[in-house]
Amino acid sequence: MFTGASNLAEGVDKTFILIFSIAFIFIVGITAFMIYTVIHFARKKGKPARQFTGSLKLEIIWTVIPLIIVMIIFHYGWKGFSAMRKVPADAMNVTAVGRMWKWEFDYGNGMKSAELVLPVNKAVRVALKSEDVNHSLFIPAFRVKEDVVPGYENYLWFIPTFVGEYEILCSEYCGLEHSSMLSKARILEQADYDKWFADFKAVAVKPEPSGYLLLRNTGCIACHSLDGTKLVGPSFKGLYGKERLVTSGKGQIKVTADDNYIRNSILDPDSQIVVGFNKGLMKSYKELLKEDDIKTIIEYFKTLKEDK
Ligand SMILES: [Cu+2]
Repeated sequence: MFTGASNLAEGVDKTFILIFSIAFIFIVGITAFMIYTVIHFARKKGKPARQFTGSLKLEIIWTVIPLIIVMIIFHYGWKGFSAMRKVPADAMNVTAVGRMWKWEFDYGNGMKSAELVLPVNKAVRVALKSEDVNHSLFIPAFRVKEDVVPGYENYLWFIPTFVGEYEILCSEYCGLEHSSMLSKARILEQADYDKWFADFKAVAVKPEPSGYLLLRNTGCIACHSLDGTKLVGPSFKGLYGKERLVTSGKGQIKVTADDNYIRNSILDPDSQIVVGFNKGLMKSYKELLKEDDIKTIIEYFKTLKEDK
């Protein structure tokens, strides 16, 4: 009856089915009672209306019955919820990092994976961190969902109970590409997991170029893609050294995207807007990026060639 793929699924499903059943009984009962009263108490000729004032018996019935119902819902809800907050001491640790618009799973020591790979039947505590805005890690098959909030460390835990592949979503609207902030949880047999982990460890994750980290941590790539996709602002791909048409104080002019142009676009974005994009969407990054940072970013741009 309970088809979730984690130890927490039964508690969630029981509560859901309970609330759903109560709601179903009430909607059928209320609708039937409504239809009955509409027909039975319709105004008829020669039948004077009767007035009623107060009924202690009725008051007690419709106070006590709902109280019992909500206490039953509370009981099951609390049982399911408290299990979700008690992490077993032997749980393994993974950190899920949310950023616009990708999940990253950090296994420690620089080992970062785009997918959450875990052994079956072993408890895992997933620490939740955001590097930009609010996200929410949602793995429907495991019946777990928790907010990922910048500046606040949240967590969730579970024991995956079936081998397989499961969807991971972001369920807190986090901007333009929110709906594509997807990943997979891959649950493997312990032996397969050990093999995966050994291979994963062997391919030492190479550090990302510092220019990229600057762009990511400053939030630039939320609006400027690195792969040519048109977002709020122009893509950084193939930008360096290219001619572009911009709207400036003097009308439309052609400029070359050299060091000066890039520096100026970071410090005073509205002074030259690439034709096809809008003014007033980007603030100056004067406070956030130092001269050295800008130089690093320019060097990184030089590596972002347009593929021929
Ligand atoms: Cu998100």
